[in-house]
Amino acid sequence: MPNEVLVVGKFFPSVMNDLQQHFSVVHCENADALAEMSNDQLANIEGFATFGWAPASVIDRMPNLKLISSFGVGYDGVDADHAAAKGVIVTHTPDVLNDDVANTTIMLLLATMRHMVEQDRYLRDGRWEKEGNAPLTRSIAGKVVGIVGLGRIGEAIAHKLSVFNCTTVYHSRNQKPQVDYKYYGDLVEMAKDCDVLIAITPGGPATNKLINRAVMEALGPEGTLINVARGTVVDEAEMVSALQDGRLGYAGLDVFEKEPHVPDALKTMDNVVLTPHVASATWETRQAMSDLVVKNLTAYFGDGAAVSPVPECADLA
Ligand code: NAP
Ligand code: 8YV
Repeated sequence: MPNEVLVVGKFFPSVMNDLQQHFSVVHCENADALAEMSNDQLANIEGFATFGWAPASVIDRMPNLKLISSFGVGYDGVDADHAAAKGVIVTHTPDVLNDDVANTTIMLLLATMRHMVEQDRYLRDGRWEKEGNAPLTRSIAGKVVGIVGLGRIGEAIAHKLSVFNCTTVYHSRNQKPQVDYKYYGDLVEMAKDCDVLIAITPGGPATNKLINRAVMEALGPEGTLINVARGTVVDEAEMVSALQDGRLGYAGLDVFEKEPHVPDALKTMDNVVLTPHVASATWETRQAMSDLVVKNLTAYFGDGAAVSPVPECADLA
């Protein structure tokens, strides 16, 4: 009998085809549809493919669950500690998205500093013809860019920044002996020295509102905040008022506290560039992430070894 795998959400057709070749697949559209399923229907589920969503209450509904294969590198929506305590392995999709997420970060950084969206609007609104040249913007060259979270993606961003003639520094809980960038153990101290802060840590309780009022005020009226991590990493209400009052200069944001809701105030600001959580959203990268979701399931149920377990489950994999 093939193992039963539950798929929640709309994966690429290739994922569904690949999974159907190896498993007995139970598909449901979303959390509401899953809530409608009976415990009997979930009794024999052993694998679970999900878009970064697996709270403890859902894990507990599957008594035979062995592996959660989560799409995305961030898994703050998966209760990995709870899963690990029950002997359930959680996997995610690291590395294959580093390049595109880092590219989006650079794009957002330059778009924010050079007012790309505002300039586009200036031209389309006929202001170039009526009012003449658009206002000048700010260069990245010579600036100090602080990366908050120099992990897989943070390092890819730092590498790409090296051609822009800016200085890269970083903050994380642990210093990385293998890199030459200046390390700051104190985020406020780093923000004081920076023109730009780029947030690229995981979400979850450990980073909740890590970028708070003190950090934003240290970055200051000419400072630029780029958030490609999770909305929860920045105190969003404080950020909105700091941008409104001019205590923080500019922001480029791909992620928000209550997605897909974005505070209306942000949408009216010319000093802000907004994208709808699309840092990894290319066909190529999303295919690679999809393939890894499948590979974790087939490898685990094939030879018992998951390919990319999260650290909480490393001992189980
Ligand atoms: P990673 O390799 O695990 O790197 C995470 C980095 O954050 C590490 O350097 C870690 O260093 C640091 N960090 C963790 N907790 C911290 C804390 N409390 N304070 C300060 N630094 C902390 O992860 P990754 O693959 O680079 O991915 C990072 C995150 O990017 C993901 O978890 C996800 O939230 C986000 N992401 C967003 C998108 C998007 O579409 N916008 C796409 C992909 C990823 P220490 O452990 O030494 O502190
Ligand atoms: C995902 C992301 O595509 O990998 C992550 O952590 O934020 C994105 O790349 C997104 O989570 C969709 O599930």
